[in-house]
Amino acid sequence: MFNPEIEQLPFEKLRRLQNERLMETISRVYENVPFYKEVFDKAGLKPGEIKGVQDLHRIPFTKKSDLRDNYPFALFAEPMEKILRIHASSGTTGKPTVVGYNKSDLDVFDEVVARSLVCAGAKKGMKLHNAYGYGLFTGGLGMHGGATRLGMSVIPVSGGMTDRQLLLLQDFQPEVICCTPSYALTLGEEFKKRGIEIEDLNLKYAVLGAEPWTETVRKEVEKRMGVVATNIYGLSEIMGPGVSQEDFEERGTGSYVWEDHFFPEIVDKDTGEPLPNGKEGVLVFTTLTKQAMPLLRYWTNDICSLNYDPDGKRTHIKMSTIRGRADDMLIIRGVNLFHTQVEVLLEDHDELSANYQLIVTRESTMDQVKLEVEVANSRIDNQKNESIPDLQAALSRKIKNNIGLTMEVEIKDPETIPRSEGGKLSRINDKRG
Ligand code: DLL
Repeated sequence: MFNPEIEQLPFEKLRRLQNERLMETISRVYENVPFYKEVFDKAGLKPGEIKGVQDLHRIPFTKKSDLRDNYPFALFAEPMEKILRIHASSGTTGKPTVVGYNKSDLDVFDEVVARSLVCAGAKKGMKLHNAYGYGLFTGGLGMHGGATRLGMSVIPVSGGMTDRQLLLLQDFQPEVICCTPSYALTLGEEFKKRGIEIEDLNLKYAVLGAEPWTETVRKEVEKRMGVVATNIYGLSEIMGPGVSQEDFEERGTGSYVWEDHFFPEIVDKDTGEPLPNGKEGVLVFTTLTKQAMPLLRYWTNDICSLNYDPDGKRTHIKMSTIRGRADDMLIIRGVNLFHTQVEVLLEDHDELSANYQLIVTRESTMDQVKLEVEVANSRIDNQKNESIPDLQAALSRKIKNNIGLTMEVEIKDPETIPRSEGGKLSRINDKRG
């Protein structure tokens, strides 16, 4: 553990720390950010009335649109001369969302990423092949800082240029790789194509995140790369990577949220009402130590649940894997659908690869969704072509039984479906215009 005292802090002490930090954060934003002063004043709320996290529900949510409305720097709680770094997320439409960090924030960023790396299995002295993009995206620089703090040797390769990645992975022999899960699939596939064996590499751990993924992808990445793969979650508005991390010995039980810095809540996606542990809803975060740009009750739009794990190594709460973003949820003929629900159904099909996409179309007024998935390379040679229609029908039935949706399935030849070229990959191809 990187910081056992904090990572194993007993619940009551953790709560006390969170409450103290919350009250400090609230006075900081009330005094320094006109947007938040207005939020409090409009709600008829005095900062002193919030005595702890139990009172958070009285504060209105902060949404992505609030960041856009305050573009670029109006949410900063510190003067520009204190801001040491600025990141921005591309955003599909309009202006990017901008975030700023002061010295203390960058210090916390390094700390939570160092904790996450240890939680993922990494150790001081190991080499980290960092294939998250460097630049305005927080992935590259965020992982870099944390790995340096831990005392790893960082290889700042960034995303893309797959040939270069393969060369460095073989020649530099890093023990740890971090990238998006979809890019890990791309790399794993290239190993196979070029006859690079797991034994030619020294990889032990993969730290994957920045997009939703499931056990189907984990299985494939672990097999192809010879690694133990864990989930890292985060978003630039709250910090970047390292808001939560799955432990390499507790895979499949959720990711520890570093609760001494980020307070999570789950709320109903329609009413905004707080939901109890175990219930799925929208994840909302309040930063507890951010100084340059603290956010109160930030609506992430990510769908998951929270749970304490009495058998876990740490006392911090765990979040489940993200099912998807609320705005990426498809509604097909009245049925709600996240692409991860289809992805998990591919897990037991060794004859298929984890490369798939959902194609959404509209015929007159009816929305249709079709699953395109590639046959696995290794199985194409001995696969009898006649069995493909059977497999398509079987998969279609499985989807109907599990999700309740009639979906056409097309099993495609290898290398016909888009892959990650280094960063995040969209699994949905929406052709509805
Ligand atoms: O993706 C930060 C990051 C970098 C996380 C590297 C992990 C590793 P943004 O570009 O601001 O920041 O995108 C944040 O990506 O709200 C989620 O929708 C999604 N996301 C991030 N991590 C995960 C994950 C970075 N592990 C948005 N599982 C978030 C599912 C994730 N979705």
